[in-house]
Amino acid sequence: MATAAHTLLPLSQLSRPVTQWVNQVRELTQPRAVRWCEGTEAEARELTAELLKSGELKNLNPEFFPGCQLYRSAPSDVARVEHLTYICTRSQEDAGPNNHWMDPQAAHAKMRDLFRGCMRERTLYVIPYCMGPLDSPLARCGVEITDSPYVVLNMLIMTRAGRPALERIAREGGFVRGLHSTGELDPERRFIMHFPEELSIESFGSGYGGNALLGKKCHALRIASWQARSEGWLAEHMLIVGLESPRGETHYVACAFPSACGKTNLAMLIPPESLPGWRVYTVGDDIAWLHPGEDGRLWAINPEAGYFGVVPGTNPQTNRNAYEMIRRDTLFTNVAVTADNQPWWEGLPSGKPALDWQGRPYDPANGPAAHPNSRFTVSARRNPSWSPHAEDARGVPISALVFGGRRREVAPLVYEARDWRHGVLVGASVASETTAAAVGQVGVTRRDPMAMQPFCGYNFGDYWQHWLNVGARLARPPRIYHVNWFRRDAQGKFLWPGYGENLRVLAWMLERCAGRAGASASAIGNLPRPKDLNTHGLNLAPGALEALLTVDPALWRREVGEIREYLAKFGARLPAALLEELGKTEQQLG
Ligand code: OXD
Ligand code: MN
Repeated sequence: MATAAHTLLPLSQLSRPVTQWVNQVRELTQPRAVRWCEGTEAEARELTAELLKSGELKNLNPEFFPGCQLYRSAPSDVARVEHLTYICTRSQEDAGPNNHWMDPQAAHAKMRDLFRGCMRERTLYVIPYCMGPLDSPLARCGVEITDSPYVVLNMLIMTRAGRPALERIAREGGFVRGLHSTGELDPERRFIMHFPEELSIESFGSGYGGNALLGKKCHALRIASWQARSEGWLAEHMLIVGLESPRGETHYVACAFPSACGKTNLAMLIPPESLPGWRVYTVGDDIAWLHPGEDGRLWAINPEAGYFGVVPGTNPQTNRNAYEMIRRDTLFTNVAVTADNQPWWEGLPSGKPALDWQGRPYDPANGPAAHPNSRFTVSARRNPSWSPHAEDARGVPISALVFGGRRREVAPLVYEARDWRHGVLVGASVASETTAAAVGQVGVTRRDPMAMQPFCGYNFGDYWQHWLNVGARLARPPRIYHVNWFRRDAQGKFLWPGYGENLRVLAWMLERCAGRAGASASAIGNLPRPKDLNTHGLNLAPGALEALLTVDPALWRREVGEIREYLAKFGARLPAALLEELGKTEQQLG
């Protein structure tokens, strides 16, 4: 009886701290209405119908793409804006050289001015959400207030949103506050502010992806990384995948690659025919929360409930699971459409664009038909390879952690860190060529430690120390690897086929973890010898495998110098252990 009566309470009466905050925001932003999100399917359908009516969403061809809609963002609002993203801690040192910093009081004052009256003539939506399975002690909750119904639709897919999340907040008390308004979508009045000491986020002026779906990068990475440090766990930019070998053993691997470097493809990998007996299960494609377990292993949950994936390049060869998954009940953003109103993007094997991502008649002179950072938003349940353990409250145990970047040269296909301490250096040294996921020049190599450069909510020096501390608590730590699927030859051709064939590299790692595979020691770590990798059925160019597995001492001496220079930026906050590990590598390079 008590439960039934409780569930009948209006959402606005479930949690006093949430209601008080909503009231404060209402005073400030002056919306014409307030809507609390229940998180039901009926609610999502109703909201979709409203947006179709207003023209903000368009239905796609219902015969080939049932339940799919298209949203076109403002052309000046198509990616994360790292240069407008700030960490606002009392001390600038705590944000570190890896973040843009603003004094919290100054940032609040700036944002108050932007938010004042910004929702007049708009509806204010309250989205309570839970990052992670609702019954998991590892999950954490938040509330996003937004004036964008498109953001609401995305959050309903990407998180466990609505009444059950608010009930958990009412029980636990704490929650992350995320205030968002699209404002006028003016790039000159756009800021994404984080206040880790207050567990709050304020985002104004963008309606796109990570800038606006506050549960994702803002909460589950920047704020959560801060929370994780104080609570003894790790919030990471990692996919989580389960690999079942022909022996019937399943191992879970978590991999950190920079944005748009294939995390979604790896998470949904289809084993090649020449590797029979393997099965792959997706737990997550973008974010992992990793906790030391009582058994001395590292356990992971995926805080998200859906995928916000890059569309271009998705096809039956690169990612058949994703290709099938997005054929129904999917929200597309900034793709092109064909004459018969099917979504279209670069990399599709057939069809041709009639309208580009801005809705203009397609003209190749205007660039790609679909925006290079166009996205699909879809429930994880639609993924044919969705893991039966994705909802486990305690998470899944991790056997290996993998770092990687997009690099034409230097980094070999794969190497294994000597131990956890060296692995932290390997992660801290990740470098990658930039992609279209963020505004800025594409293809420039930059340091992206643990693929967290845009996402770590505090000083990287402290973050690496925290990694070392977590490792010290693990009696059975995962092994740590580095991969590079993107090595090229002198003519610029990729040396490794990638996609499903990457399983060969993962299989070697798992065999290493089981003590069954060989390797040869090098200055940078352990590499498979050509005979240690299963290349059966792969038609690699002559010499390609040797090139992929070579450590060029001259290039690496230069690399070590660059890593040292980069690490020096962190001054006194840099753990001495990383320099010691770098010293060992340098010494062995001779
Ligand atoms: C993402 C990103 O959207 O990393 O996942 O940019
Ligand atoms: Mn990402």
